[in-house]
Order: sequence, then C-alpha cells, then structure tokens
Amino acid sequence: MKKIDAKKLFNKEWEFLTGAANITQIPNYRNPEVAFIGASNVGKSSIINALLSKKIAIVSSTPGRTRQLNFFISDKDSPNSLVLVDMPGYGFAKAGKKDIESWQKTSFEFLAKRANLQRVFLLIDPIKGLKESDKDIINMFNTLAVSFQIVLTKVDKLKSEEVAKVENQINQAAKKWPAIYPKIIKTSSLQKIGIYELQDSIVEILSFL
Ligand SMILES: Nc1nc2c(ncn2[C@@H]2O[C@H](COP(=O)(O)OP(=O)(O)OP(=O)(O)O)[C@@H](O)[C@H]2O)c(=O)[nH]1
Ligand SMILES: [Mg+2]
Repeated sequence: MKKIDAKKLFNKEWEFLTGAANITQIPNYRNPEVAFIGASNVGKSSIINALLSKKIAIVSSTPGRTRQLNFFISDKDSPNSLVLVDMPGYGFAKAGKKDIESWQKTSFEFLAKRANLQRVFLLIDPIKGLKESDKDIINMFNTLAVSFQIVLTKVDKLKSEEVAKVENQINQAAKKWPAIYPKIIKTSSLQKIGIYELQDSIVEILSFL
C-alpha cells in the first residue's frame, strides 16, 4: 500500500488537460482517473473546484453548462499523476435530443471501456433525491461492474435530519447494487463540508493501486 499525502496531492499544480465531445477526443494514457457524474446542475464542476481549491471547472447557474467530458490533471509528467473527469450532466430538458444522445453515447463508451477509471462519484442532490435517470445510470454501473460511490451535494441547503432521510433511502436501495462502494459522502462545495472526506476517499483508492 502506497502512502499518499492528500494535502500534497490536491495542492499540486492542476491543469485542464482536454475536453472530449466525442469518443475519438478522449485522451489516452495510463494515469488513474476518477470521474464525477450526475444530473445537470447537481454540482459536479463545483465539487472539482472545491477539491482543488481553485476555479478550474466552469460553474454556471444555467443547467447543462458542461457539455463535454473535461479532464483535469495533476503533475502531468509524473507517474503519480491523477486525472479528475467532469462529465456532462444528464436530464437536462432544454438540450436537443441529438445533443443528449451524443453526450450519452460518449459518456457510456467512456464508462464502459475505461481501464484506468478507478471510481465514479455519482452526485445526488438530496433536495431532489434519487431520480429515474440516476437509477438508469446505477443500473449501468451494476451491469458493467463500474465501481461507484454516492456523494450528496449542496447539504448546506437542508437540515441534517432531511439529509439523513435521503441517506437512509439510498442505503436501503443500495443493498441491491453490487457495484457500489457503500459509503455515502455528504458535501457542500459552498461551505466546504465533506471535501476532506472526499479527498481521503480518492487517496485511499490511489494507495491501493
Ligand atoms: N448552495 C449550494 N449551491 C451549490 C453548491 N454546489 C454547487 N452549487 C450551485 O449549483 C449550480 C450548479 O453547479 P455546477 O457545479 O455548475 O453543477 P454541474 O453539475 O457541473 O452542472 P452541469 O455542468 O450543468 O451539469 C451553481 O449555481 C452552483 O453555484 C453547494 O454546495 N451549495
Ligand atoms: Mg458542470
């Protein structure tokens, strides 16, 4: 088991590597990756910024802002580098059907065939709870054996009892999900809640590689 310092890893120089709007644009390398996925506007880009303490991913109040897979890399030339992937949000009603199909296809191909993808963090807004579109993606993770972990976002907007209720509901449903890493992380990018815990989760993944 490798010993990795979370502070060092997340305080490193991080840079935007590339964006991929289709499968041919997805970069090839062997560096470990973790991806952030979830409904449009759930807070994927914000959590990446919170993890890295810098405004590197574009955040917007307009849902559907992230329309491609965005890759952020630390220590590009080091064997210890890590890549974070900001994925396009799903369930964005205003996007055209063709666009949605194209993002879904690219996301699916990426998730299904990515050997260096160590874990996917599935972000859920507890105000909205688990939606059908979340369940669809969870089914896909279970079918493809893609390891995923659930992260609740924007917990600053709810009372802790309300967050706990959603957590319990998800834990109940999760008994039937073989691919889940069974620990829900409760976060607020705005108030920096749970961000260290999420960093520790990522460090733990890397330390076993
Ligand atoms: N209150 C609160 N608002 C948040 C938090 N995180 C994100 N937001 C807000 O939620 C909105 C969407 O955030 P993004 O990070 O752009 O969400 P996203 O999932 O990347 O969205 P798409 O790229 O459109 O799929 C923005 O207005 C953020 O300011 C949080 O922890 N608390
Ligand atoms: Mg985004």
